[in-house]
Amino acid sequence: SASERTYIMVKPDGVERGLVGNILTRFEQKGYKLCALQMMQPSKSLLEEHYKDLNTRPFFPRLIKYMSSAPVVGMVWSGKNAVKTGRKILGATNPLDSEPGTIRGDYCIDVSQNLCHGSDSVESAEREISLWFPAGVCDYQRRYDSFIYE
Ligand code: YYY
Ligand code: MG
Repeated sequence: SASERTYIMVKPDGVERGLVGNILTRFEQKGYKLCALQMMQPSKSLLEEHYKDLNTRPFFPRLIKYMSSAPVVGMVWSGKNAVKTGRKILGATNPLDSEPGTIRGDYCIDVSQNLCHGSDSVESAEREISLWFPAGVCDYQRRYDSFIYE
């Protein structure tokens, strides 16, 4: 439905490299609706909760260290198929496999510094949105939607 939501985050490398605007613009121009936006330097415990499904993987300590090394910019976008299409806009996890035209395909090389995060299912999106935005996000009607949805 048009109210499907996803959590997209520009990782420390994306913030350092000045790619926040570029990443945000791709979602904006596609037609998704921005519902929340925040910059913060996340604690290790927040990141461990965010990535808890990966906590037995060998790269986990390195991932937490990198993600907590500098500020990130988190956003919530809503719209039809936002989760799956959001992942397509980001590109494959490993930039070696990401197609040109995707964010990872266009701007990075190593999987450990792949610029951005996107929720992988509607359930994880809702979990991540409550985790990163415990006070809630904006819910509003956008008149522009009539030009995007039939
Ligand atoms: O959802 P996505 O970010 O595309 O991949 P995940 O499998 O959830 O892994 C999260 C994060 O971990 C990934 O974006 C980079 C990092 N990572 C890594 O550093 N090395 C790997 N071999 C796999 C993942
Ligand atoms: Mg993931």
